[in-house]
Amino acid sequence: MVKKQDEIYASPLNEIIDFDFDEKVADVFPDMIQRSVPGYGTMISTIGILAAKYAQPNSRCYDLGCSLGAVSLSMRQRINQPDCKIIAVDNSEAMVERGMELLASDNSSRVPVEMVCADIQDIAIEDASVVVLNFTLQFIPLDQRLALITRIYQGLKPGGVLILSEKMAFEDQIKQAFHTEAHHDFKRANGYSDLEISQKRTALDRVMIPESLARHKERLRKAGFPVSEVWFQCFNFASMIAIK
Ligand code: GEK
Repeated sequence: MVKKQDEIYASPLNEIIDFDFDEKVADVFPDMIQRSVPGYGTMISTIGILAAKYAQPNSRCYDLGCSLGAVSLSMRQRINQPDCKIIAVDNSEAMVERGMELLASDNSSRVPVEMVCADIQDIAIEDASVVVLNFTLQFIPLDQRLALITRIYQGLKPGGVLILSEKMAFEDQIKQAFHTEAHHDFKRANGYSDLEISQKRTALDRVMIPESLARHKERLRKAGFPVSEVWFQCFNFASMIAIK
């Protein structure tokens, strides 16, 4: 696949509207997420390894907020269980349309993947052994997050896992400043200008709400998960695993 460069916020904008996963974003998404999220590639490939470890025969693996399906492709390449199916869900039509094309050109088709355009709040989660929310929960309104995580817990089989990756917030102001600056340095090192960084930040301000690790852990516990653990972190981007 030819990766188109993200230049969405490169020129000064008169008005910065709230970030939306529209065609323009879908078009440059692989470049945007790789240059913006430290450790993204490592997280994607490692989620495949974790999915292979926890996928159960006769079960479903969910990729919720799948964008172009990077997590689904990684899981599909690794999982080796009979009658295991991947369900990838995103509510952006532009993402699902392109994601389906990418899936169709992938021939590591040991495990079937069904990609659907829907709100993850509306779909049934059943017979699951692996559920992945890779940088998606942060876009769900705060007051709806516990209900979603609880439904995921209830839809998991015993021994099943939720993999939850999020941009993190830090209660300690010094830590918050360190991680924010280090993340901006990462973006600058990947070719983003200060203007791009600041305009994107404004666009995301009202639609993406990061929380602290303590908040995530407390919610996971409230939803029923007895164990949760951070398995990856680079600056303010972390991934947790919660085991039922
Ligand atoms: C990856 N997981 O490449 N229902 C369905 N999809 C949603 C909803 C919702 N309620 N809210 C947001 N989304 C991917 C990256 S991106 C993260 C995930 C980022 C979708 C939204 O359309 C977008 O595609 C995705 O969640 C978040 O591993 O861009 O920072």
